[in-house]
Amino acid sequence: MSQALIVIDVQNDFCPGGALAVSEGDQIVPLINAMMPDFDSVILTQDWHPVGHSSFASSHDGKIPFETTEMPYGTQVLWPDHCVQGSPGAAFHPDLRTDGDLIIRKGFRPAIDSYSAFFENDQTTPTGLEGYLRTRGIDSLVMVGLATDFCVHFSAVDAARLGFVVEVRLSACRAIDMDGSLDAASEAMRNSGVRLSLD
Ligand code: VGL
Ligand code: ZN
Repeated sequence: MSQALIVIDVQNDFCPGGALAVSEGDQIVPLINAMMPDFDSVILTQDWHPVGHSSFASSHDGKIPFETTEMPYGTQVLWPDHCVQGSPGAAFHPDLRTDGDLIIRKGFRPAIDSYSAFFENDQTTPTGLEGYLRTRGIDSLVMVGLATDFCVHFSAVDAARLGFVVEVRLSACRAIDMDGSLDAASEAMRNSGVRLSLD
């Protein structure tokens, strides 16, 4: 069995001081760096939105961040502008090791958000990560990063649905946790067969 570490969105905008800061988001960086040598493959994801992306509240008249709107693919939380392509906020945390095998970018289509590293929020448009993992013979994944209740959650559920063995290492994740989203995400991951580990 070949195992990959999937490092989700450890970018400046999700760390303290960033546009969509996750509390203690930076504290996971040394833990993730220390995990990397234990894996056959290390893959990083990068939230990568164009200016004016449809997930930004600023793109919708009368909306403020953390409100929702209805998109053709369902309900979408509206975020502060974040992870704009090429901006300092979209860069990886400066202390994160980025010498992994693959960096996969997501959320680059203007009209659709992408929390999951596998499918965009319409749940059908693939990012290509599944094909990469399968052609490399990787069948087991450990996921870490930001945020537990959004991009880690949706990536883990999709991976389990695709048949990968999935563990989320919670000590190396941090959550946004709005309106009970962390509890709901934990429940959804468990129900999908994702192992949630605390060590
Ligand atoms: C994320 C909200 C918007 C995440 C990305 O990485 O969890 N959350 N874009
Ligand atoms: Zn985003």
